Amino acid sequence: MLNLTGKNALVTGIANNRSIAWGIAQQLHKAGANLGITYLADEKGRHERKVAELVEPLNPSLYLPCNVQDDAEIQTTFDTIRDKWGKLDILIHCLAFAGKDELSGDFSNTSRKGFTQALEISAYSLVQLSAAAKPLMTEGGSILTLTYLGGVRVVPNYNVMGIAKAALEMNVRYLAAELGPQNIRVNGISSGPIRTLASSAVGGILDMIHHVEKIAPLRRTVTQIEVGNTAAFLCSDLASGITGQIVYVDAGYEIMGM
Ligand code: 0WE
Repeated sequence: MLNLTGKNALVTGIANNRSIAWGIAQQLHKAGANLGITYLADEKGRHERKVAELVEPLNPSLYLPCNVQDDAEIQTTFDTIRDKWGKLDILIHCLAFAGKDELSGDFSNTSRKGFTQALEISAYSLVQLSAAAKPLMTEGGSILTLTYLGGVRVVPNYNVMGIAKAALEMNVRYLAAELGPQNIRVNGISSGPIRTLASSAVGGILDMIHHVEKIAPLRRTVTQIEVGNTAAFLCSDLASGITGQIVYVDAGYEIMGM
C-alpha cells in the first residue's frame, strides 16, 4: 500500500495554503514521508515566516530558502540535505514564473527577457535541481514536476508559459532517460486549472474554471489534495514502473475535443 515512511522528500513551491505544492506536501506527510520545505525568501522575511507557520503541522525536518536563480542558495540547500539527511528520495518541483505582461496579449510580443526568464525559472530549474539531487539519490528516487495543458495545446494568454511547459515536459523525458539506470524516476503531473496565488493573478481564471466545470467528464475542477494524492502515488513504490510520463489530473478535461 501507499507508504512513504523512511523517505526524505524535498518540496519546493509552497507560497500559501492554496499552493498545489501545499496539497502535495500534506499528502506526502500523510503517507509518512520526512519533509524538507524550501521557500522563496523576500527582503523582510515575511514570506519565510508565513510559510513556516503554514507547514509547521507537517513537522518538516528541514526548512530552507531556495531561489533557483541563485546558484549559491541551491548549493547550500543540497549541502544541507547531504549533511542532515544523508540521502534524498523525493524531489517535488512546483516552480514557475513569467512576467505578468507576458501572460496577456499577443504571444508574438513576448520579449527576449520575458522569454528567457520564463524558461529559466519554469523549465531550466528542473534540470538544475535534478542535477543537484542526483548524487544524493543513492537508493534511487522520484522527481516530480507540475505542468499544464497549455504546454501541449494553445490556451489563450498562457503564451510564453506554454513554451516553458513544453520545454519542462521534454526535460522530464530527457531526465528520465538519463537517471533511469540509477533507479531515479522522473514524471510530471498536468493539473487542471485551480485557484491559487499564481492563477488568481491571471485575468479570466474564473471563466476558465467555469468552462472546465461545463466540459470536463467529471463536471468539476480538481483540488490541490487530488494532485497531492497522485503525487504521493507517483513518488511511492506503487509507481515503480512509471517514469518519463505526464499524468493528467484534470477531471478528464484533456480528452475532450468539443
Ligand atoms: O502555470 C500556471 C501559472 C503560471 C504563472 C502565473 C503567473 C501570474 C502572476 C506564471 N507566472 C506568473 N506571473 C505573475 O506575475 N498556471 C497553469 C495557471 C494559469 O496561468 C495562466 C492560465 C492558467 C490556467 C495564465 C494565462 C492563462 C491561463
